Amino acid sequence: MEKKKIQIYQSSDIGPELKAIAEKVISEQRITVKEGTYLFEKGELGFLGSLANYIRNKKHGDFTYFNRNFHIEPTNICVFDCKFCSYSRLLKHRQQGWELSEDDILQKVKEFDGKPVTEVHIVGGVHPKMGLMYFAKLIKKIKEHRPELHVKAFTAVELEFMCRKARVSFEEGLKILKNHGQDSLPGGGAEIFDEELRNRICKDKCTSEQWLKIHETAHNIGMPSNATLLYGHYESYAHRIDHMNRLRELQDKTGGFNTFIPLKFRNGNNQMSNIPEVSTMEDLKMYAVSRIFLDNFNHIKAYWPMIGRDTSQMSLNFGVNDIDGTIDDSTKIYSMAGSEEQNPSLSTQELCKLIEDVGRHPIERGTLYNIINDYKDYNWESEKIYN
Ligand code: V47
Ligand code: SF4
Repeated sequence: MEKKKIQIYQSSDIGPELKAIAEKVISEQRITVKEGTYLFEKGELGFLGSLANYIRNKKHGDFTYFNRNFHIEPTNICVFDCKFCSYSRLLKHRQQGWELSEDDILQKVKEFDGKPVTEVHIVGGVHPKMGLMYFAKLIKKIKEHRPELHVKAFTAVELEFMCRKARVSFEEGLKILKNHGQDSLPGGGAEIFDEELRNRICKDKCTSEQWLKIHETAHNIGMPSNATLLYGHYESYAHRIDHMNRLRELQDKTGGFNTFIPLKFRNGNNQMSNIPEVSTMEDLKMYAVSRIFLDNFNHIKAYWPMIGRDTSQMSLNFGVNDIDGTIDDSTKIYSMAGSEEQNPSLSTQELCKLIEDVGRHPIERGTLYNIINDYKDYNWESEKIYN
């Protein structure tokens, strides 16, 4: 520990405040909201990276997780009008959107028959006609077809709408979905919790309080979830820390969050296209500070279809220990917003190479971070591995 401390101090000429924060981190004390904001404002990237990497290595060593998943986006018709969204089509423009039928969705699941995927991630627009019981029955059919597939589905935004329309409480709605086979919740829809800013970029969808309540309720009935933060638009560093602080407080209560995923705002084809995208340095800073601040989150995920392969590789030295899944070109959310990856798909071998090329150790995980396969020095020739 002594040796690490020296390395962190030598990485840049830092003042007493940053030194005090580093001391706290090294001795596993929680940093305050004020210190978190200070890190964003005054911490140089090298310093933040050393500190975040120190925590990452202590928690996970070189292990870098990914999973084999695919996405289903049932519709991009949405009753809401988030200013940053490039993907949705309002009901009045429904001819430009898509609406998959139950058969289409089941067909998509069947396309993965015989392939060793472990998770399906189902999210989409908030369609007024696709309600709670429609989705509950759909999940049941997916599970009947493939019982071992982990169903991670519906953001809190979709869930709030479904429960409201079905006139059930969040607990009743989530229990219905759980009883039909839904295993966990993805982290989307969190955006930014600051009420004023949320009102500016996505005023008509679920509130921050509702988002947090839905995740708390899910955790309490045994459904884990993820959490996200949309950064790089109008927010200040204090807004980012406030958002992460609300998550940290909920995690103290329930322990139900698996992973935190910072999502970089992409400015293609949406109502906020006038905002320039932040730099790669800012992305790395975001990862590093989230690793340092969120001491009760085990995992920090970089979503590679969004930030591209190069930044994903760099992020592994800035606190990130998970780079999501193979996803098989099955999501449109980011390609429509102009991300680097227009057809996001990587084979398992390519994903492992990406991790190994930066000196890390690829581990295939299940949704709940159970180890499925250790791919260190894997002999790809010896076995025909399917994507
Ligand atoms: O909530 C929409 C974001 C989210 C844009 O839990 C945008 O494992 C950037 O949450 N620029 C949905 N972001 C996706 C999501 C997610 C993705 C991967 C893994 C997991 C997980 C969750 O996408 C939305 C919103 O924050 N988003 N438009 C945009 N222009
Ligand atoms: Fe609808 Fe989600 Fe897009 Fe908002 S981000 S408009 S809720 S699809």
